[in-house]
Amino acid sequence: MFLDEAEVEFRSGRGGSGAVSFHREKHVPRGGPNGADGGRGGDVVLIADRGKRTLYDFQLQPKYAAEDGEHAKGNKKGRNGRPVVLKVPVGTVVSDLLSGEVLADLKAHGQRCVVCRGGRGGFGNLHYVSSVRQVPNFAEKGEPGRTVLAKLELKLLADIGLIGLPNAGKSTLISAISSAKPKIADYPFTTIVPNLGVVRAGDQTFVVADLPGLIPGASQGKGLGQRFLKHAERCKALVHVVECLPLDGSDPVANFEAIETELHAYDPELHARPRLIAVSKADLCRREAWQRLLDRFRATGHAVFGISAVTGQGIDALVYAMAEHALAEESEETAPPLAQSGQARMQQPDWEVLGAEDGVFVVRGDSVERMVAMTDLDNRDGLRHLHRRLVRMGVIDRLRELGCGEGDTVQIGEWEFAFSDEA
Ligand SMILES: Nc1nc2c(ncn2[C@@H]2O[C@H](COP(=O)(O)OP(=O)(O)OP(=O)(O)O)[C@@H](O)[C@H]2O)c(=O)[nH]1
Ligand SMILES: [Mg+2]
Repeated sequence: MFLDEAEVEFRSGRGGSGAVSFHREKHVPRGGPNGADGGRGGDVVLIADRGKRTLYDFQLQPKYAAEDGEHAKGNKKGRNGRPVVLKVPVGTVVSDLLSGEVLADLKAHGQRCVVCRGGRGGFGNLHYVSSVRQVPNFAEKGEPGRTVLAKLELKLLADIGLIGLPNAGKSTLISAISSAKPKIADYPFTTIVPNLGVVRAGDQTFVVADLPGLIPGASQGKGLGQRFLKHAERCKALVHVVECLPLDGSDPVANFEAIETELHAYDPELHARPRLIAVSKADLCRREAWQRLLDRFRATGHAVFGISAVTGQGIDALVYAMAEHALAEESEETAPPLAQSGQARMQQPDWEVLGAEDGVFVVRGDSVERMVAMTDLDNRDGLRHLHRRLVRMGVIDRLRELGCGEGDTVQIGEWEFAFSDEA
């Protein structure tokens, strides 16, 4: 209940492929290689932003993909893919849905994390020129993008608190403005733990807490309400809900003052927060009495909203007034300093060779599999280059150690080949 969650699929762009190309000039018969590199694939980046309150947007749209890098054309480098940059509320914890590993804990405004790095652009043939290979006629393919299934979690802190006597209509109000489904009943102390609801105003969202009713003497420990006022500590404003026709015939304004006094006794700082007065159950009150009552509340100097959860009267106006307080910019001094970028840890660079099963040696590892995916396997020179890299990484030696011999089948990623010691 106190946690806002979303499961999201992030996909970074694949790198563009490098080009095989040679200088062409009049009267120059054999130009040198000049194939350019492919563009980088776009990253998926999350940034903590204090203007965001909830993960509601991610529930509406649970998939994001960054742009692929462009392939190089001749000696022209491919354009980089555009990244996807997403704002998340401060306090969002990002973890890998499958492994549960925490990828980032975005604690401060402005903190960033690359959840999904874009694929590197493949090298063009120009890159492969060396003293012994002056005419490379192969290029590298772009690195594949990455997909991360992530879980976003946010511990909700209320922006607005609903306070008031038991039976005032607080739970009814939160159920009218959010998808929270608290228990509602015509007796006091129905709510015994706070309910949180995500409220939408235009294209922004904020969090409202429906708190258990307060009663006179609460600050001395009477009733339940005081115990939960700590949930109001982060609230930017409080909505004091007052019933217009209390069952016991008491005066609504006197009831209001009594609860305000309790609040002050409990915590003067909390009492000093902006206050909205919501006079509830308008549908039960006669018109003249209702106007007189609203005027008496206005005399307190606070903003007053007459509402009815039954007819919907006054609800929108109240929600927008709440939003104004909830979404007000925090002043820069109170904002925490810009934290260092949180860097999501990516896949391990390690690889391993699984011994022959059914005569097939399987090489497993992200970096090796990516290397193979980036090789143009139809090109002999490209293949030879891959082989040399596998030798340098020690993969070929390891295969030999495990008994892999000439002609045995080796599988790397989706690629299968017959083992050979020679390039
Ligand atoms: N007619 C009418 N009844 C309402 C309205 N709002 C709430 N009620 C009724 O008032 C009673 C109390 O409502 P709740 O929302 O449970 O009150 P609460 O403030 O959450 O009470 P506690 O949880 O005990 O503190 C219920 O019977 C509601 O149906 C309204 O706008 N009009
Ligand atoms: Mg309630």
